[in-house]
Amino acid sequence: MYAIFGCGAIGAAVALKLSSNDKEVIAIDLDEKRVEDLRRQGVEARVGDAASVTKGTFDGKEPSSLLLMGVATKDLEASIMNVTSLWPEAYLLVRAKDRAAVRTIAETQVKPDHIVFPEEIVTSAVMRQLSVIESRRDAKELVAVLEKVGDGGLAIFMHNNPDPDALASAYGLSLICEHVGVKADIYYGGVIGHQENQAFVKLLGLEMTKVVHSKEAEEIVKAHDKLALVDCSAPGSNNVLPQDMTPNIVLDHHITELDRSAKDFMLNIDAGSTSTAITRLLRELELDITPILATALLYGIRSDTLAFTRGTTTSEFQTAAYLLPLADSDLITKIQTPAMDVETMDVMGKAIKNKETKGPYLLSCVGAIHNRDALAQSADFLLALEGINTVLVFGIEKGNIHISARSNDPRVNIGQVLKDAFEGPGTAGGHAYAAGAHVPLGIFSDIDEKAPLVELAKAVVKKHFFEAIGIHEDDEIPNE
Ligand SMILES: [Mn+2]
Repeated sequence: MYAIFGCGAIGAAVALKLSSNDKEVIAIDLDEKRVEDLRRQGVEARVGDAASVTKGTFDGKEPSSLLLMGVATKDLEASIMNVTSLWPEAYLLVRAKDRAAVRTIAETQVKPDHIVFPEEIVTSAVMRQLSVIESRRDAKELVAVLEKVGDGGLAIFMHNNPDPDALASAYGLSLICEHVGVKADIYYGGVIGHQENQAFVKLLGLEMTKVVHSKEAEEIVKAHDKLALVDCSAPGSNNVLPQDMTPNIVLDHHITELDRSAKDFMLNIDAGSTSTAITRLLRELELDITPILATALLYGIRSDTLAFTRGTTTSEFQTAAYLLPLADSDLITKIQTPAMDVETMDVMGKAIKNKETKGPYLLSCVGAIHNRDALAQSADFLLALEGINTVLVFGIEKGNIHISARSNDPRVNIGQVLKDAFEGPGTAGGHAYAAGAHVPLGIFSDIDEKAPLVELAKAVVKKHFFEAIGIHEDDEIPNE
């Protein structure tokens, strides 16, 4: 049985709703007219209040839920104490009329199971509505920019070694272009080495072109009418574009370098993935979300948030809930369980064997590599080690030290750490929890013998990393 105390507008509405749902309700209010009104509408109602109610008020009936919906703030404490002493096992929900009521509840000895504060609920409803309006405005603005793209079309660049979030976002943007009637071509630097990502590209039938040099990228941009960057925002940082370029369009999430901008359209969503932003745009434009597109976006969100465990916001859950029924679950399984190639397994093995830990930090040098994605996979894997919250895995490929780092310590912005440590002699980029860098070995790369080169790389990486973190290499750091 539900006992509702205080039957003003909200209390009465709840009483009527419960009663129309065939729930047993007794409403209590000091105002006889309100009690009469409720009775006339078929709700059992009594005159009284929560501070003076007794077991007799309900003829010995035991309420399983107590709803204090309209109790004056000055009477709240006495009311809460009275009803909980009579029915200590009952579920207690209290509506706080104002901030003073929230404070009173906090200071009361007995804590309600749930507090409803209408001001907060209305605020969040307004914010939700505003974000819908913002998405609508974003979609309109993007389409207006795309409509101005000439015959040269749009060049869409992803970051190096594109991950599912970048791939899905570029694919989504290319479909928006198609919708507007604009030609779009997708480009990337680095390699698609991760088996999952290769499977992703193959199964989705994505068409894209690999670009090796920034000179080549420059030619491509010249040949197109406009330039878009997805899942990254700064030309030259973890992508093949020359540094001095300003893209027309940027679609990214959690950009930390806020000085970077786009000429025509910039979307920096406060969410765990760029795919979240793309999904919103596609929905606003009422584009057909095919099973392949839904699968791609869902996979982009999943992989960037490490299956909803990293940097996830409510947007990701909402977007995923929307995409899930549209996605092809067989396709997801196929992408998720690709075979691991021998080299990746070897690199992972080396990363595990060569790990050195210092407090919560783990560094591992895997020596010479051919597939840089194996570094990221190894870093993700090693982060699961007990007591470790920051991982840095590095290897050497073609005269460069390649570094992949992960951190789940909220105090560490690993993207910034890698920038502080390696920007200058090398380049670095990424997010607060996942980042990458590479440092050219320059004249040292001519050393024929592999071993001294690896030792050299190890010394350089360790020194710069610990300096950027702010500890001395010889310091004793306790485990957390
Ligand atoms: Mn991303």
